[in-house]
Amino acid sequence: MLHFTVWQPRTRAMILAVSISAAVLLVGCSSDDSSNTVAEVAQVDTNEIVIDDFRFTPATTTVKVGVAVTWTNQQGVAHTTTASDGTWDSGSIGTDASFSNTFDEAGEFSYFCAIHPSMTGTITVEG
Ligand SMILES: [Cu+2]
Repeated sequence: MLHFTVWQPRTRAMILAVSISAAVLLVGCSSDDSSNTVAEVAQVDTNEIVIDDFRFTPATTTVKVGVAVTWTNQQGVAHTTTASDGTWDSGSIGTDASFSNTFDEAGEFSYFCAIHPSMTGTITVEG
């Protein structure tokens, strides 16, 4: 008896679809996966940004949709956190004062300090 598999286009399409589904499932579960590296976890959970020395630290932050990001000014001069697209504008944040913005939409948001425009940062919001 001769066993012979013919790879019909339909079969290949099914296998491709299953492979894509598996990949999507893996990506979807990655945030709950305890095998995540420390770097990945820190990136997703960072929502506190320090303003000091004419810098936003960290300058790039990644959060999930619905998470609030808080900026705290630890410098002796006032700063702002102002979205480039106008989504939010803290106004002047004095020394030791804070400002929070909750991100309800996924996307990449660049921002700057309206008093010192060379101060810039980016918030990436993941759906
Ligand atoms: Cu500033």
